[in-house]
Amino acid sequence: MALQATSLLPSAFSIPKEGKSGSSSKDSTLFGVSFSDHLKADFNSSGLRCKREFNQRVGAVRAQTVTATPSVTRSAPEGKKTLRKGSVVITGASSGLGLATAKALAETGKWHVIMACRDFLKTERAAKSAGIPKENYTIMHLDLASLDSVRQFVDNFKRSGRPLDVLVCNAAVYLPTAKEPTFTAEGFELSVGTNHLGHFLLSRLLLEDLQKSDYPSRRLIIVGSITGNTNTLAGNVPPKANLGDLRGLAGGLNGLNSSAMIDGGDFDGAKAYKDSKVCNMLTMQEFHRRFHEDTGVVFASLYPGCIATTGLFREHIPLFRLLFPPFQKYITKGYVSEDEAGKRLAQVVDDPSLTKSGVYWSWNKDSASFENRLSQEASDAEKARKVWEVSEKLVGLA
Ligand code: LMG
Ligand code: NDP
Ligand code: PMR
Repeated sequence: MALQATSLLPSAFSIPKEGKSGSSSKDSTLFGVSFSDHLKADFNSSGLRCKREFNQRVGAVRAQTVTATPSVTRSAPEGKKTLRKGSVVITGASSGLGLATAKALAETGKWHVIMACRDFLKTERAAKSAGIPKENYTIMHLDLASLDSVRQFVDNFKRSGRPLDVLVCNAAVYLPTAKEPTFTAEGFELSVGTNHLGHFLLSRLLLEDLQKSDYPSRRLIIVGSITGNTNTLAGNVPPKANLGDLRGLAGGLNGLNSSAMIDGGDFDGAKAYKDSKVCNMLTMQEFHRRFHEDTGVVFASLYPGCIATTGLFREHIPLFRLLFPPFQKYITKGYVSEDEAGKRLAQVVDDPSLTKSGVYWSWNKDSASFENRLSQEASDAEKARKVWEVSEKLVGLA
């Protein structure tokens, strides 16, 4: 039983293998269990402007490479030049974690954030009301529920002339109350289609841009979650993530000649979301295995904490939306504000100490980062390879 309790600890409370700093012990308890724990779309005119800015910046970088300080993220000592602004694409930056991360990065003045979003006006309003300095962001249209849109975004981005230093795959949908599946433009179940397949194609197509970047630390970050990890208590709240033998995914998740669920079972929106997060975490590791050594790109995933107030829960019943934040704040103590979560993800983007690749980051109660363990399924290399290969076929890369 003791063993069981330990294995069910939320991942944020697992034993750290390596940390940024500080302790990782958590002193909260739950039921006697101690938990350590602008479419501006960058069209031609702005594209030209970008090119110009970029060329100027590249010049600055070249000039600096001789005398460069090793870190781009620390402010340079007086009199020394700093590196050019980093260029980071964040999907789903119109609300929640993505918006908070965009704000945290833009406010440093060291990053230009490309907010890759499906709703331009909403994003513009969000950026304005969050007070993100105008010169530090650009909005580009991206609808992850359409592979055409993903390809269009990639074309637009490449034409903008901007470098790509960090890509953050953050957007997601969660459809816990749906009785029937809904589908992406290509007919994939919407949660896995958006959260996993859209991001899979996006990151595959943008990998070459990350490789080309001359920025000192180039990163691909895919947001994961505790609820996809069955080695935690949160991951054991039904329905549990389980990809099975991938028969539904292999069949195209279309709900016609195949199941809409990865494992081939009956549709369950909450499970589809959790399965999609498992795919996100497996994809990050497969990227790491295939490309880290050759490209030097850092691949990472994270659980930012339970941001119980975001738009992710918009489809949930009102009672849930009412009770979930106090439940997480006062009972599980897993709650984290959007601002705090945004700082955590921003850290994974630009902290010079978080350069280890293939890692799933979490934070303890003092907000110190540590390298966390994934569940058995979410760290299964063979499954990761299969998810990769099947996904390649579905998105037309193989
Ligand atoms: C399901 O519904 C859907 O049916 C399913 O399809 C899928 O979508 C799934 O995972 C997604 O959700 C969710 C449903 C059942 O829950 C709700 O809609 C209600 C909200 C539940 C959130 C927890 C609320 C707890 C109340 C806290 C009160 C806050 C007070 C704060 C005050 C602070 C004081 C200082 O959700 C379930 O998973 C079933 C849960 C059933 C609870 C049974 C308890 C089991 C024991 C585990 C411990 C839980 C701790 C709860 C503490 C409650 C305290 C009152
Ligand atoms: P939000 O709903 O606030 O943000 C999700 C974002 O994804 C929105 O910007 C949304 O755009 C965007 N999005 C949804 N569908 C698409 C699409 N088809 N194309 C482009 N963008 C899309 O949720 P969170 O901020 O909570 O979620 C962000 C990430 O954090 C997700 O990956 C989630 O899994 C993860 N996460 C969240 C946790 C939490 O407790 N909230 C815990 C652990 C992980 P729009 O505004 O147009 O709807
Ligand atoms: Mg969960 C003990 C810690 C803990 C943590 C850190 C989370 C995170 N949750 C915990 C516990 C519990 N949750 C318990 C004991 C219950 C039963 C009452 C519970 C229930 C619950 C529900 C119904 N929790 C949920 C839901 C959702 O609908 C959310 C979900 O699963 O979305 C897929 C959710 C979440 N709990 C979390 C986190 C981070 C979520 C948000 C989902 C995510 O992004 O992964």
